[in-house]
Amino acid sequence: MKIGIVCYPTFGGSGVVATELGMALAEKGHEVHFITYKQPVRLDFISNNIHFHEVFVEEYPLFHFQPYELALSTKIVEEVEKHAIEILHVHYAIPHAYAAYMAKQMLLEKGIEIKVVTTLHGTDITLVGSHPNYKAAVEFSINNSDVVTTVSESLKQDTLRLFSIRKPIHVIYNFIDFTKYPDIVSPECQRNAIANENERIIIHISNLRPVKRAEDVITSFYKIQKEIPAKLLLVGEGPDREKIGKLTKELKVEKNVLFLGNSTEVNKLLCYSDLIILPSETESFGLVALEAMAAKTPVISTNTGGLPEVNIQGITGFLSNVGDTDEMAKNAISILKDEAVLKQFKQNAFEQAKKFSLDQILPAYLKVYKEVLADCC
Ligand code: GMT
Repeated sequence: MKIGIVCYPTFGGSGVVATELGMALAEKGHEVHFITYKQPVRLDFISNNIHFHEVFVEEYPLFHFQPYELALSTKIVEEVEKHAIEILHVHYAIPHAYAAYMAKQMLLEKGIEIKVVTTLHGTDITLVGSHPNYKAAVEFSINNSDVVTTVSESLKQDTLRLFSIRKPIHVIYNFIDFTKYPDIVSPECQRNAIANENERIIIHISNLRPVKRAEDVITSFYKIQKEIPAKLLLVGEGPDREKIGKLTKELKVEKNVLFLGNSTEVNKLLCYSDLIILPSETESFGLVALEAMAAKTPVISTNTGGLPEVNIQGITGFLSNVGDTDEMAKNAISILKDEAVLKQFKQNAFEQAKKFSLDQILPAYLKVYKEVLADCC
């Protein structure tokens, strides 16, 4: 099949999923065309089947806002015509599903039919998409996609609650490519470069936006390290970086907190880690929790959104109400204080991650593609 993938090329989860999916499809022999404004950060040109088409938006003094949707839909039309792309798989509704709809209409005028698959990822529904400024356009573009998928059952229910949807929604969970998470501890994983022998290593990975509640990571860590010697790795960049930097100083834990910035190799950082903290306000799935579990890292998370579909209470970690850092710290300590308990949680996390392996999930997307194409001719 010839598949166009439209996504955000940055560090967000939707871009990561889209990129990993495209690379996996190319590995299986499909021709994959990424159409976005920058080369996706996790994109590896591992095969001749992967192509990247840059959407370029020229500055013009009249434009206060650059018309990205226009440039994107124009680029989609151009590449579909050039490469005979059959399916356009857009990740994150805003503005991709809308641009895909416009491209589809323009192509129809040229006698070309393209099928649009829209995958909803989370904030495109829960935080941004349902805002009155966007709601009508998001609802329209979901209803006019040929197929709609969500990354969790929880996000499907949120979509049905917040919008008037006339289409069936397929839940296809996010996945993990285990070839990037070796079962054995990698020789590169030098724990002692990060922490002393007696210290546990805790990690948080996010884009440090308010929805991630990174202050709760610092507060939980402050409570944990009073009882258990530990280091905290903070991976990612974002608007709350300064605020949490200040909090580490106020709580006098700055010596034990390492700010590592953005990373394209979270699998390598996770190999050091004994525990991940994900205290998000809302999370449709929590891809980073899955990535952590694939690297045998138990999860302390909130119980919102799709997190309970990924992190299993008392088995792979613990889930608490948003903001309950006392309970998060208590649960973290209960895992970290005993070597045997930690070992068991690590193994459970790994077993749970296997349910979301690429081999299990990729066939679901392929089925959707085949069905939508069969419908067309
Ligand atoms: O929240 C992020 O870090 C980015 C965001 C995105 O859309 O890029 O992530 C959303 O999509 C991920 C991949 O499907 C999910 O794992 C995240 O849970 C979801 N984020 C939220 O719902 C807040």
